Amino acid sequence: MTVTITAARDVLKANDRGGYTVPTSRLYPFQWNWDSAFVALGWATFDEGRAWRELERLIEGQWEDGMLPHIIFHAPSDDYFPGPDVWGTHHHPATSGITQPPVLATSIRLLLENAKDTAEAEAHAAALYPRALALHRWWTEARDRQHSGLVAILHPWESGMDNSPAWDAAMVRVPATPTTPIRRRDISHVQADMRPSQADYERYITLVDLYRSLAWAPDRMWDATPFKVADLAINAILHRAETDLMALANRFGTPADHSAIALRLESQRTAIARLWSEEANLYQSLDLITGERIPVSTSGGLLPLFARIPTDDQAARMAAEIERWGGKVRYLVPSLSPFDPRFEPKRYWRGPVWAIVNRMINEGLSAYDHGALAARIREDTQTLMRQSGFAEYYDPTTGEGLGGGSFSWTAAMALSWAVP
Ligand code: 9WN
Repeated sequence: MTVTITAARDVLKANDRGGYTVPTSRLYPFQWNWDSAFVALGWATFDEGRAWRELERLIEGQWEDGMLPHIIFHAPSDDYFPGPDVWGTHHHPATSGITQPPVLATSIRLLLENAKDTAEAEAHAAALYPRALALHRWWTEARDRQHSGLVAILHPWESGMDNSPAWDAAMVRVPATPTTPIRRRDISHVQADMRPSQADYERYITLVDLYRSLAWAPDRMWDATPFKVADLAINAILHRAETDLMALANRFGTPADHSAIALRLESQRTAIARLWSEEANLYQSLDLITGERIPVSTSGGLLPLFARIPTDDQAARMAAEIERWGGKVRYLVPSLSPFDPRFEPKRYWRGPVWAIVNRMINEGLSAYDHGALAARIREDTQTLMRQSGFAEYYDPTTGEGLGGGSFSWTAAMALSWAVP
């Protein structure tokens, strides 16, 4: 398969629905939160105006309290379940009621700092900055209600790593008793064994039904939920985004913004540092219902590199751990340790390689001077794209492309890696 810059641009153009990009046609026919933040980086390599537009269409879905929903339903489609009626959020445009990893501030900063059209970029970034600030405030106020420095996800979909084995034990406590009938559309687009199971969907929808019955009020959701996890990856991504927000605040913010961000940075850093696992040589999430560490090694546990949390020694141990995984699979970085008995090379977040995660790990490893390993991860990702096209994810043992095809954030990573 030929993977060229033109082919990657063509994927974004084909998935453009008028200022926003769907992740892929049919399987995901709406605008997704963290997808769009990454996809903007791809657009920026050949159309800066369109890149800013992606973020501006995304924040059309932002709620008054700052929450940025994980899906914005700009236009109707029957191709996806659960649609706006199941969420019942009464927002215009229609949105889901939960969020996703907050890549927004990082994306704004990268677009701004790499812009050729600097005056235009300043104007867009200045307008987007207060929205990113509101989002970060929301995370702290709504999702760190005990002021621990760690934010919680209340639904596996919020992690963006939906069926990760890291959520298995916590999901057992979620009853599989949805009131909404489950009408899955995903398995008519993609093979069922590459997707979450039916039991996963029953629990996903049980949580949606519960939160809808609470009118999506953050305090009521927090108190009533059976699923509350300090997801390591989201905390690392938020911390990284907070440093990017600080850079934006230096240009567009007030001294009060500056102090609030500085306080959050400090408490996040200390709290995330405590999630280091001496045994696993990476970081792990915390179940806030049991108070226990979740002893599962996922690629998300490497994302503190992207947030510059580890010490040099910890980063070296993480690099050695990645190398160890690389001895067991052909392509790095599998989403679950291939030494874990639950490793499934084709099932979504239970083994496959994802280009966006590789991009973040690559960037972190480079910053810690593990250039050779960073380069291997980049080469592996590019080989996967060359051999199997811009797939949603890839089998780390065979390199097969899995899930949706002509996938926007995969193409965007190809572009942002090719044109720095
Ligand atoms: C639910 C769009 C999204 C990604 C997520 C990925 C998948 C959705 C689904 O697709 O999740 O949000 O229906 O499976 O897990 O990371 O944002 O690409």
